Amino acid sequence: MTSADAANDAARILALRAEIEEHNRRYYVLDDPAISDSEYDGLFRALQELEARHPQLVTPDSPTQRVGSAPLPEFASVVHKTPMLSLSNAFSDAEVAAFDRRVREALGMPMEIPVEYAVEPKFDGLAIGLSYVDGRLQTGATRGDGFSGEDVTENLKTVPVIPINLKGEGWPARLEVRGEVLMRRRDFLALNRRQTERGEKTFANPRNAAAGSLRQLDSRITATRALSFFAYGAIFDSGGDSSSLPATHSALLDRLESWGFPVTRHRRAVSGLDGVLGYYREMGELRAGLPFDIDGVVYKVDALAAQERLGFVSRAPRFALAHKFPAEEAETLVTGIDIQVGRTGALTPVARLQPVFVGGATVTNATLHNEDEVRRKDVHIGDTVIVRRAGDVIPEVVRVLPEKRPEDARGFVMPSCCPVCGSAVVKGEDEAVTRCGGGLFCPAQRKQALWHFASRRALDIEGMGGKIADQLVDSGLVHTPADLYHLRPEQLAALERMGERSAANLLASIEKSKETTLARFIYALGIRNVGEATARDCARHFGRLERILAASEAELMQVPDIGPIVARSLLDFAAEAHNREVVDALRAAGVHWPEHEPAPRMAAAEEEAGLPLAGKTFVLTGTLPTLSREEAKELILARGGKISGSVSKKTDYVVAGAEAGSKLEKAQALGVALIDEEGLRELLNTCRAQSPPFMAGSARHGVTGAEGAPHCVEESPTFRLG
Ligand code: 9MJ
Repeated sequence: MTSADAANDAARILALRAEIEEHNRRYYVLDDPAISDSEYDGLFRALQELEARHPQLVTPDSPTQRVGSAPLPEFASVVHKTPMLSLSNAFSDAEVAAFDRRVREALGMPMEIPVEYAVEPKFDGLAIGLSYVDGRLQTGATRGDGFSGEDVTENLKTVPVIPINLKGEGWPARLEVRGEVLMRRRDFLALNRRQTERGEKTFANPRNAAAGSLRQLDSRITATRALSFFAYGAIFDSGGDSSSLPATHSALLDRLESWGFPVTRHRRAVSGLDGVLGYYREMGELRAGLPFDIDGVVYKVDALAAQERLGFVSRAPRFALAHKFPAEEAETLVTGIDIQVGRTGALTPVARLQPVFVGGATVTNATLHNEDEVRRKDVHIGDTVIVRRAGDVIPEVVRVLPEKRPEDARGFVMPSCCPVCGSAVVKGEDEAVTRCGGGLFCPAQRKQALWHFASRRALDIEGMGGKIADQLVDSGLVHTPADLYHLRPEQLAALERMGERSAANLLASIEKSKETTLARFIYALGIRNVGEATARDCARHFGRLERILAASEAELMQVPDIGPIVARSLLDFAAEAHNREVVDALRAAGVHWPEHEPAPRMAAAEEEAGLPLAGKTFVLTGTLPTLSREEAKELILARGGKISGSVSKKTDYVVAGAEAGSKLEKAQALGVALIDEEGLRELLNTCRAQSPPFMAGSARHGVTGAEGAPHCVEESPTFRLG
């Protein structure tokens, strides 16, 4: 090759890189591709061939190099120098008006002068932080709990539109850019098609697909996933020289764009309340036509000096607000109404729906709760209905469109026999719920009872999911939970999708579960109306199982918070010989817990008042960095605090971890104190724990993510056989 040819190739390489980058930008950022996929592939291959001929010209930031590297054993943790905050949420115009008023008051601005806001879409992806030193990407991390996240640098380097080297000039020596990684809907659908073809797991929505792709230990997989990115904030560190800082958020985003970061073209600056609300409506109309999901819009006070003056409330900036769109609704057909038999024998009508994409997922069924609800909503088979789904909540039927009801639509009739076991159903006079009267004769109830027994908050048998419980019951290997402790490896290994290794692991978990606490054991029994809190109260009050089973109604009602209904459930359970047999069989199989004398008797109020967190209600949400949900809960309860499942004005603290969802948002909306694990530990350290019996045992869990195991619900089955 002549030197002229080599120089030509070098120039061609540079030109191809620039061309490919521009096409990436047009596709991922502008949603305005100028060439077809195959033309793009042609350019990419041409670059690969030229680089193969001139390996000395390959640079780490070439588009051909964004292919990932060897898998990591685990993600390292990265502490965010500046915490990655979340945003306060508003769901109504009134809340936005209140925000505008607060901003104005805090800045001392008169009514006639509107606040200038920078407005932008709220991307429904994953927040990340990108650190650049001297214009080169050093580290990329997930938000995590806001204080530290996971180092996903290798994965982020594969995202085509994330700059590896900054363009232009004037960037500070150290720059941290914040933004959202997301997957376009089109790429999400293509990914799911590919996953289906290969028999691999599909994703519920683009956000989950983006999260799953970014959290791959093997960045070569991330590289195949067509992720996009938008920057929406930055922290400049120019070593004390503030002269070159932008004056507004809008100018900051312009600069980021000039340095090569993707910035949404739907951003702009508007004036006052009218301006932000106008933008909200406009984006609401554009939303469905955008190539990616957004779940609202974000307003930020534009002047950075004003942002600084406004500062922060707990974990969210006071200068910004996310105005969320309402839950998405869609129209579809009810093709049938099935009955599900729950753990307590409750028969739940479930509407089968013609699949419809709504709220980021394809919905195929929606709960109708109970017979009264079906009547109230007047749902017929054949009806056209409006369904609603927001985030990860269970889809619901909002209303029927009566004008679209066909002549042959059929009304719903609650069966008089259980569809699973054929037992007669029962419905209390004032009860909304119809139940199968088969008790544990009913395989559906037996399966659910077994699953509940093994669930994380009960005996915590890892690996005993619903599918295994179903098979154990169907195969006749397990009739009551006590049978679990007599399973042999070869019996388990013969189950579907269960090799010798999983069988051995499951047996080990079963063995481990023998060591438990009295509170967990009582909860695991699945006594109707006895949830975790009641089980704990009973354990604490009586100290020994025999005392609980022998207690009279009056004695039971001395336990704080136990009234006549719960007392009756406990008495019914204890009166049933079969239940006693199961309890004895479990103990004979080796299930045990530390025995304690009952807590010294005090008047409930006196007892409560003596504990340092007495009267404080906590809500836990998201994944905490080191404590499992269960451990955090035990620590709070041990100091007299209460745990609630939902956030209200009465909540004192919301303890939020990674990927906290709507509870965090609600806490922010209500102004409830938000703390993270560190905050919780501080609070706990200022007070001494009450000694056992109701402290959890050792840390038995790994890091637990979202709620994998079944939940405590208020009503539970008994071990009564029909
Ligand atoms: C999203 N999710 O689109 C912020 N965000 O600003 C935008 N998030 C944010 N801004 C400060 N556009 C904290 C979070």
